[in-house]
Amino acid sequence: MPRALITGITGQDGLYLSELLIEKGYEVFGLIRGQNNPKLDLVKAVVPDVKLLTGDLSDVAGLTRVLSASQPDEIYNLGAISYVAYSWENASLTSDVTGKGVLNMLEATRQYEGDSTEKVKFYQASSSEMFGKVQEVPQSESTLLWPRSPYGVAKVFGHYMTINYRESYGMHASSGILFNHESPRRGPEFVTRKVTQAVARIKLGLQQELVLGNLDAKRDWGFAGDYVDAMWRMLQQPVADDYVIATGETHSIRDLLDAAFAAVGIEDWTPFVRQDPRFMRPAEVDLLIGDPSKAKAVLGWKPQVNFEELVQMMIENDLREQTALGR
Ligand code: NDP
Ligand code: GDR
Repeated sequence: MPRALITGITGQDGLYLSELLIEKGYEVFGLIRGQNNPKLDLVKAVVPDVKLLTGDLSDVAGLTRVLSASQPDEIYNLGAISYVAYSWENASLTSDVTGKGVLNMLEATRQYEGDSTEKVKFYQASSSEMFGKVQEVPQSESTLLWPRSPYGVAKVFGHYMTINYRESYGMHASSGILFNHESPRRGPEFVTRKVTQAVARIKLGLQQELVLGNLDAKRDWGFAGDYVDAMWRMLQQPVADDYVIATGETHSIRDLLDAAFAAVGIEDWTPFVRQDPRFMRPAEVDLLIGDPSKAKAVLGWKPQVNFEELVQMMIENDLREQTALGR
């Protein structure tokens, strides 16, 4: 039975990846932080077979202990402070966790691997935010990085550290440059879920208004369930490498509003939506669109859920959830 360790087990991707690996017959270990993590019950309910170990990405000694206890064949480093807007207010903390945390995991892995001839396979959750002020359209593995937020800068550090450990120590360390991926499990601070939750509440008469920032930014949005499959495929390759994972389509926040309101039968959303500078970012990433052709050719990966289906899935979930809450 192969063993996998996932950091970021309480997050959107951690849950989907755990389900996928358990289905494939893995013994799955998850890193959980804090003395009374509020998402512990959720993890236990969704993936009861995952074995949880306590640790924090900023504590390398603790990570070393977690690796000895779990003895993983594959490590998926998904843990991060992942909310871009928050990273301006907490730049130093974001650098420590999202950036230096990757180095801590790589170093703990290198020590755990020791002189063993069996390579431990390492996945780093890199991000399209690294492209920032894009230097090429669409963005591929070779596009110049130009991050626009403390989060993006921290991800660039983690990305290059992963490549450096691969080149310096021969580690099987791969980096997935994933574009935005969403689901009914997406945190409500991210724009897709903020919109689908609010639209469901507006439809049910529980909320009157949705307040947003920049409506013109464009993102390449896919479904998280499809994207965790790409992570697994990367670690099954004989040689580690970096891959862009994206749909190759881009949509603005306005398109998202069109699709979400249309899904509940509202054609004109302008009376319900207000813009507030509070939600504008000091530096915006205006356009992201990925070129996933390498992942298609090498990993045999392609997205299964398109933008309209994704929005529909999230709206249906939020209508159910908000109906239950409103009772
Ligand atoms: P989430 O924000 O849903 O989850 C982040 C996870 O990181 C949580 O489990 C959180 O735990 C954990 N974490 C935060 N701080 C620490 C810490 N100090 N030590 C250990 N764990 C910590 O993110 P997603 O699931 O959406 O994303 C997974 C990864 O992929 C992240 O690294 C993200 O940056 C990256 N990514 C995500 C994309 C997306 O569109 N979703 C696209 C590209 C990259 P806790 O619950 O305790 O806070
Ligand atoms: P992003 O996702 O920053 O791309 O990072 P987010 O959903 O937060 O923002 C997407 C775009 O929407 C605009 N926007 C708003 N965003 C939020 N959150 N709230 C609003 O009210 C709002 N109004 C407009 C933003 O300005 C932005 O342009 C996500 C995270 O999952 C990262 O961890 C990951 O690395 C990247 O995706 C790829």
